Amino acid sequence: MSERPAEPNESVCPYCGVGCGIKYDTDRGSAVGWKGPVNTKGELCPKGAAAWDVVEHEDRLTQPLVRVNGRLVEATWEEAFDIIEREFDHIVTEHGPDSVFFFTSSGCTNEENYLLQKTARKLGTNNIDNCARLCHSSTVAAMGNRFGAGAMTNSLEDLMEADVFLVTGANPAEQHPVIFRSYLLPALKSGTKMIHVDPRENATTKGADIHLPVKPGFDIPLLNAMAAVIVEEGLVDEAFVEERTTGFDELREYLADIDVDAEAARAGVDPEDLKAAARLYGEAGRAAIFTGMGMSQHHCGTDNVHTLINLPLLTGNVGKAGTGVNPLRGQNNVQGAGDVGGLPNVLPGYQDVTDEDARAAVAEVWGFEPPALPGLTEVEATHRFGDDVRAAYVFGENPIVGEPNANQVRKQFEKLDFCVVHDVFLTETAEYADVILPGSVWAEKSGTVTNTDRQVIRMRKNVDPPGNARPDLDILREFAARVTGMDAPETPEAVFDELCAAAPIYAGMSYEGIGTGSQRWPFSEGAAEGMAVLHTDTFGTGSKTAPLRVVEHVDPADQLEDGELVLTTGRVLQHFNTGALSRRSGVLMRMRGEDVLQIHPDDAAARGIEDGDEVHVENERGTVTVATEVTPAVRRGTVFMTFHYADPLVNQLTGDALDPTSKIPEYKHSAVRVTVSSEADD
Ligand SMILES: Nc1nc2c(c(=O)[nH]1)N[C@H]1C(S)=C(S)[C@@H](COP(=O)(O)OP(=O)(O)OC[C@H]3O[C@@H](n4cnc5c(=O)[nH]c(N)nc54)[C@H](O)[C@@H]3O)O[C@H]1N2
Ligand SMILES: Nc1nc2c(c(=O)[nH]1)N[C@H]1C(S)=C(S)[C@@H](COP(=O)(O)OP(=O)(O)OC[C@H]3O[C@@H](n4cnc5c(=O)[nH]c(N)nc54)[C@H](O)[C@@H]3O)O[C@H]1N2
Ligand code: SF4
Ligand SMILES: [Mo]
Repeated sequence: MSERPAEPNESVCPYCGVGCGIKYDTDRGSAVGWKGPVNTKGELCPKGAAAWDVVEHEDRLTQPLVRVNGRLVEATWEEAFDIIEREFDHIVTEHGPDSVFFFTSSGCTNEENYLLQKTARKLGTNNIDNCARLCHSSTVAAMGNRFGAGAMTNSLEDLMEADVFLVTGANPAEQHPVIFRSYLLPALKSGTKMIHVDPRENATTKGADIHLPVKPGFDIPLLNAMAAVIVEEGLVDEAFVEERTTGFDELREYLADIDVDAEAARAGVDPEDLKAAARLYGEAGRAAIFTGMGMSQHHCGTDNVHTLINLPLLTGNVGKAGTGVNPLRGQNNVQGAGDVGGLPNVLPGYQDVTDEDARAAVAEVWGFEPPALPGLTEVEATHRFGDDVRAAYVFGENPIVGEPNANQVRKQFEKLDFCVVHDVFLTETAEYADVILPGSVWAEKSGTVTNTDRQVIRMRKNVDPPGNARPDLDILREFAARVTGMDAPETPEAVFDELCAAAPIYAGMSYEGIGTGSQRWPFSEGAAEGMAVLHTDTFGTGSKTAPLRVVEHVDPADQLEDGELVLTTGRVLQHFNTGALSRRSGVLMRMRGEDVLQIHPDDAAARGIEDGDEVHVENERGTVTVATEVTPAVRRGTVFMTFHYADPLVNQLTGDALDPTSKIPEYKHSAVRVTVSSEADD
């Protein structure tokens, strides 16, 4: 890569939703931390420290590419946009605006996401979604419904005041490392207790006082049993229930019929451990919940979170410091991508597209009214490629690796009439593109991202994009002009100002106000820096009360047949999502090379598998071949792989049964057969 002079400027890590401040360091020639609003001592995890590797990587896209006779060839920006303009015009004229689908990016800025969703809506469609759909959409649906806001109820700072952490379906020691080390660990060291609900023992479990190794897909029986113990043993906060909830009598009646031992057995955990966990949570002065993908990524993900929400409502653990329900969000801007309207059902600031007043308010700012019909969600749209969906604009997402039932996803992408991929590397998804637009990474652009505890933080440019690559916002601006004639504001700051006018929760924020700190939403309602603890006097719904709810167990979509195991998937510290960025870092690859299948010693022995053996993992959707790690860390009957690699591509095995409310797929429970791969098959 040619020399590009760089200078240090405060930006934000391109990886997870913690939102650590990073910048270029002239002496080291790599990224270092600065004292940001979250990593207040400038601390970073290995991914943040390796973030410069992707800036300088020799595989970066530096020139637009267009497909000619099946092959990708270099083109000028003019040529690439001429093709895009022609094809969009043709497809929209022929099939209408709803024949186009936009993937917006949880790894890109608020300004970029805001502009792309506005462009989609100007074109006349709400078909825009981002991989928040695959992530916490079920959490957002349940919390939105019960509390009126699908975001962390508390701030990282005040959560350190908790007496007990209930961490379920999340592994913050690896997935949110700076939160774990700088917020959770100091609290644990000064006496906070931790319950960890996870089918595997992992780095988070090491800090736990109680580990409940739940059977994947059986969180509802576990949580109902915990609620039953809380009610039965008089641990309910009666004053809170009276004042701030509805539906207690019905829930109490339902829980009274629950056989706690039987439900613990159904969930695959020791009943005494479960009771101890319920007591620890129920007796705490302040108990805080952290929730992750183990809860959200099921075809009953919304119901899982509904069951979880009963616990803080029964015990008065919401609306004050050190409590609440706290989804640890995924990418550096997955919170913001939703906040600014990169979703098919809501406008900027979570205003419903079906709400006439909300559309009118946005029209005041935009000069046109957005369409009223909710659009398609991400996996729904992919399923319809080649049918009513004919074209896609894929901005900063890699669905060929990340979406479930990957063999089917490939077939669907092949059916598109026209596909634009706007990325920084030639990803597996880019292989299906007709036009590829070379964008910019974190260090090459300016804008804002919103982290997991609702803090809007600024990114500043450190270096120019390589070759003919362009800042993402410039590309999106030209795209908007070419396909809709829209004249978007020129600078990130001007786009942000427009966003703050369109999204009530961001009203009053400014670049100047954020500076090298942050502003937190909901901004207009709170103190100078925004409101840290939500739902203090009334819930986000506007009501003083939130409903308690009876939730029944839902069986996983895949039923197990004899000899089959449950495959659950997830993450490790050193890699990130589809690996598009992390696999390109030499440092991170040296820390963790190829993927492995974690399998319990008993399950391995029953199949004649020894540690390190290569195995086939298969079901009716696909087969992958992978080496094993035989370990008691994973529960009997369950195996675990990451999805950080395009090969082996684990999502060939995961199913696309969707949660009826949030449309999240069931990444955390697939039935598979595991067999030793003998030399004879090769
Ligand atoms: N290092 C690293 N950090 C990341 C990412 C990354 O790829 N790598 N990705 C980012 C993104 S996009 C996201 S969304 C977050 C996700 O962060 P997490 O939610 O922590 O991610 P996962 O590892 O997918 O799932 C968490 C845990 O759920 C457990 N689990 C599996 N099945 C079940 C179940 O049925 N019930 C319960 N209770 N637990 C279960 C798994 O064993 C796993 O340890 O991380 C973000 N941070
Ligand atoms: N089996 C299984 N599958 C899963 C999950 C699971 O737990 N198990 N988790 C799901 C979840 S929670 C998520 S969030 C998804 C993640 O799925 P994706 O969002 O598809 O994963 P990423 O690897 O984060 O992809 C980001 C893309 O954006 C590009 N990119 C990064 N930064 C920039 C930038 O600044 N500009 C531009 N233009 N492009 C950029 C990268 O090159 C990459 O192609 O995967 C889902 N898939
Ligand atoms: S904790 Fe997350 S935001 Fe912080 S350095 Fe690591 S990956 Fe980046
Ligand atoms: Mo995610």
